[in-house]
Amino acid sequence: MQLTKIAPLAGMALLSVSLVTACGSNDDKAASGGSSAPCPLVKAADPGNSKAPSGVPTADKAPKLAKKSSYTVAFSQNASNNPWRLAETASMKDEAAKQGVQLTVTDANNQQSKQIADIKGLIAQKPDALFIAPITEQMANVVKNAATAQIPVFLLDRDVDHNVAKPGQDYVSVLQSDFIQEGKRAAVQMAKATGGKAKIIELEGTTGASPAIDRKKGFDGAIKQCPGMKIVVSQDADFTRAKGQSVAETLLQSHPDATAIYAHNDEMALGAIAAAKAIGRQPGKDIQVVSIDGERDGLKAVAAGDLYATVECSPRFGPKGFQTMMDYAAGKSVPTLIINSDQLFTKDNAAANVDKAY
Ligand code: GYE
Repeated sequence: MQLTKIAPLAGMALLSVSLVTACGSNDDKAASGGSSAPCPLVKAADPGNSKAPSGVPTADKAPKLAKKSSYTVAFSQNASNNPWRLAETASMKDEAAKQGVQLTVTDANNQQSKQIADIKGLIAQKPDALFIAPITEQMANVVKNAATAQIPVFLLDRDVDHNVAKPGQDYVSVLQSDFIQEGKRAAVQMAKATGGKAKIIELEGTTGASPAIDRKKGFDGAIKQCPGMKIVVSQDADFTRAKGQSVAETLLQSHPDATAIYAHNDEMALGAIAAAKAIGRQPGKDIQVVSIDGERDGLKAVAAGDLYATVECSPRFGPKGFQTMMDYAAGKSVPTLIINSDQLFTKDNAAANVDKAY
């Protein structure tokens, strides 16, 4: 603290190090990132949803879908290992039933090789259309296989590598939340939770999954405005509660000075909360946790004060997914990117939303 007051701005690196060491205040210095500059995010309003993306091309070159009285459709789900995935599958099944669509669902069990095999098997069945929730961006190749087989693909909740599979050509469109914006919104909540000073453990979603890439980008980019907020370690915990817990257990031990945890989804945050409690840390008091999704257990954790906030990421893709498919079949122009609107859950509204959550 004192150091930053007395140190002139330039050329003080060496002196700073020796002074800090002499004062024994290395931790303070690191916690404040070497600066006492205020964090503008602390008082910032929730940035909310991003503006609708402009200039999004329409899907003109993707395989066509003939208008029919009833459709046979397949859905390759990437896993069923958390409430978010279960809610998404339920939403797809409910809407298919409402629309009289015959829906086949496969579950890749969170394994890329299984998802590739699943999709190849579904392509062989020649469905009218194929919904895919890709595990990682690397599912782009098998998405192309569907296009080659003249099956229109709609991506749900995660994107694929655009260098390999071209939007509007190899697939019709991707429906998802704006993950970079989610990361920014989480960063603002983290700044509020910590007063803009934090040593953060980041629990990342599955490596190579577009929400993991973009939630990191959005959060890390936003906290750059706050010299006192630093990611001390960032590791993949695969979007699951069990890995969130085991990875947090290890990282809380190797970084005992960490004061906050940013988890890319609620399940990992809930695992991390359990890990923190197990070593006598009190979430909401001596360690602040922020995450994304808004599942029922997440909202309960917010209401209980264990989780500071969670940025909603809706899994309910059924109505919009099938509407997009029907629009496409009707020859309407369909954008290659369709972004959901999401709310923010804090202690002010979490309890009131528990019953509506999944
Ligand atoms: O946040 C997570 C799930 O792809 C947006 O994946 C989705 C994420 C969601 O496993 O809980």
